Amino acid sequence: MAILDILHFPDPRLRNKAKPVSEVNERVRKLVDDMFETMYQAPGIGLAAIQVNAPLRVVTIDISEERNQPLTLINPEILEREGVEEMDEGCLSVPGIYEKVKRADRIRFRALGRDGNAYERDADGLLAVCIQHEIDHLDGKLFVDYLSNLKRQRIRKKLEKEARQAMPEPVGTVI
Ligand code: K1U
Ligand code: ZN
Repeated sequence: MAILDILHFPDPRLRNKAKPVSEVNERVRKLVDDMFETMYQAPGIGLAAIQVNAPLRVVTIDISEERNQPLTLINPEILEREGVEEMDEGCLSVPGIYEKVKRADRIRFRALGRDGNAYERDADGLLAVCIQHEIDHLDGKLFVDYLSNLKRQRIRKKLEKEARQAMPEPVGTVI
């Protein structure tokens, strides 16, 4: 398995729309396994393939405290939404930022599992929020898009500054 690099906002690759998986083969299963390893190490409760620069409709989730309830969603679709809930959200592609976002608080969804079999499930609370957040990623949407332009620009500037500071100093020529 491998730890994958996570893209950070405002990287334009996060705006790509992910393509459906046509066949759950070894390559897709390896991506799923690498995504779980990356998500657990980050640590995060979810990860979408687009965040690791793999534009496929693949999501990994584990909201359990023990980190032992992995959930794989390939080609996920939301079938029903009910209610509204406002919850603090974070994002591994927008590190260090937590903001309130309103989403449906109960959903029914369909997806393929790691074994390629289709399943349907209901989800509520944090799981429902996390699934909606990850499916947004697959459509090139980020949770900061629900915030005001001003807030989003501030976050963009902060992360751009942090990325510049993390870059090594250029080596100067000494004459
Ligand atoms: O998609 C992502 O970037 C992952 C993101 C998922 C998410 C969090 C909160 C609400 C909606 C979606 C994260 O995992 S951010 C990190 C986080 O929330 C967390 C990390 C460790 C333990 C518990 C939570
Ligand atoms: Zn995210």
